Amino acid sequence: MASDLYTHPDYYNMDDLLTEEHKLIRESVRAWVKQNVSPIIEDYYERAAFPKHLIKGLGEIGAFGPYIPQEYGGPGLDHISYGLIMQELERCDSGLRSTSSVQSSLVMYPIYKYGNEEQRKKYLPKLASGEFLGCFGLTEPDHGSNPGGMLTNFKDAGDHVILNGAKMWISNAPLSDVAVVWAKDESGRIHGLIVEKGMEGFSAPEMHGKLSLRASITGELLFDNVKVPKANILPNKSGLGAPLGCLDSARYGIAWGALGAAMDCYDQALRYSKERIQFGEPIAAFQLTQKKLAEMITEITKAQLLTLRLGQLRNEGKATSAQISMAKRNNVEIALRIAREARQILGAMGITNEFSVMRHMANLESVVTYEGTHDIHLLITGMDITGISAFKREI
Ligand code: TGC
Ligand code: FAD
Repeated sequence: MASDLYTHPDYYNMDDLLTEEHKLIRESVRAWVKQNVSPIIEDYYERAAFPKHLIKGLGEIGAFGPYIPQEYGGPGLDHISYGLIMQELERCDSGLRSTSSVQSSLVMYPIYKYGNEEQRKKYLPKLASGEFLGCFGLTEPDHGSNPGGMLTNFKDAGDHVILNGAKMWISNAPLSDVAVVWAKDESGRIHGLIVEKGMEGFSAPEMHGKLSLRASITGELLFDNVKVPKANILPNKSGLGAPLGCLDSARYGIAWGALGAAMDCYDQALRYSKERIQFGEPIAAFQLTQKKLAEMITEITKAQLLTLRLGQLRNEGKATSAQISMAKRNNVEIALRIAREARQILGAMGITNEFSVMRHMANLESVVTYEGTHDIHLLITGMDITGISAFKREI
């Protein structure tokens, strides 16, 4: 990869709306990424490997559970800081952000929100520091967009339960020390269980062949009569709303993260267009190039405004699930479009690993699908404004 020259676009002086602390957090994460990740990411991506040696460093920069209070080992930051961290990580690679958002929003968040004090004290400090890595098992082979239909289940057996079933497409599964797993009890109600690596009957094989998000490891979670102590069941919330509440937090982070990928693509395309000479002129001089760049910065600026406002609402505890869906959907969509346009501006160079644009584009094809697909988020908006759910149709 060529040297990392990234500076973020700020067409509407959005930085004026951030605090000094926000800017300091962003700059320190950016510096860490430039020093530790940018030089190696292409290599790991091509080898389809996750740079495990970065896990401790992610903990040190506060990328695991940014808003988890200090008493549980987290940095106790606000939601805008969380967003800025996700933006800087995904500016480099969506897989890097995935690791951080799964650990923060899908593992630490449910333990913090739905767990008891003992569970919080036992797991959160280790997850915050990166001593433990976690994953989140909701999706199943036959239940992706419709997690409420899940088959994974557990039965009461005294001081423990017996867990059976299978999860698929689980980020970080093969590397994880703990998995927050969603399963139905005997009455069909969904609960979260903390399943630990090494429990008998539990395995997490890696899935291969991904052409997207290659620097992130994805796997299955298989449960064959796993004895899970009742003490590992999250007691404070059950029902489908429990995992969906975690998704709100993760989708919020993705809205910031995808914008980071978009800004990186724009930054590279703008710089290249001023340097690349064709027909005796920089290609930035051609109207068609300017149209592409002008449309990119317009979409980025709109998304920056949307995202920061969402961060303010989240800080005030007022952001609705539907507002988060709109931002996730919009920002991933514009990021994908910007990555495609940036690749065109780079010409043949755009398909090489000299630039991160093609990698972003391939990564975003996962991001547009996970955490609720593009169309599912559209339907969430539709349901919110009409009051009618289009998910379930009588056949
Ligand atoms: P529905 O009947 O609408 O809702 C069931 C209950 O849940 C409540 N609820 C929510 N609660 C909190 N947050 C939300 N976002 C919520 N959305 C709904 C709802 O109020 C209801 O509560 P109650 O008390 O009345 O029971 O459920 P539905 O079955 O119709 O499904 C709705 C739908 C389709 C929107 C939902 O299932 C959905 O979002 N599907 C998408 C699945 C998804 O996003 N999976 C993500 C898996 S994790 C992942 O992808 C990680 S990638 C990580 C990475 O690497 O970064
Ligand atoms: P499906 O649900 O089968 O959808 C296929 C198509 O049908 C989509 O276009 C969808 O929009 C459309 N569709 C479905 N229902 C409707 C409807 N009612 N109306 C209109 N269109 C509809 N899951 C986890 O639990 N944990 C993880 O850590 C995790 N990590 C992931 C990492 C990667 C790299 C990927 C690719 C996925 C990951 N997932 C994870 C799974 C992800 O959340 C699902 O892939 C996603 O929710 C979609 O489910 P599906 O792939 O089964 O698609």
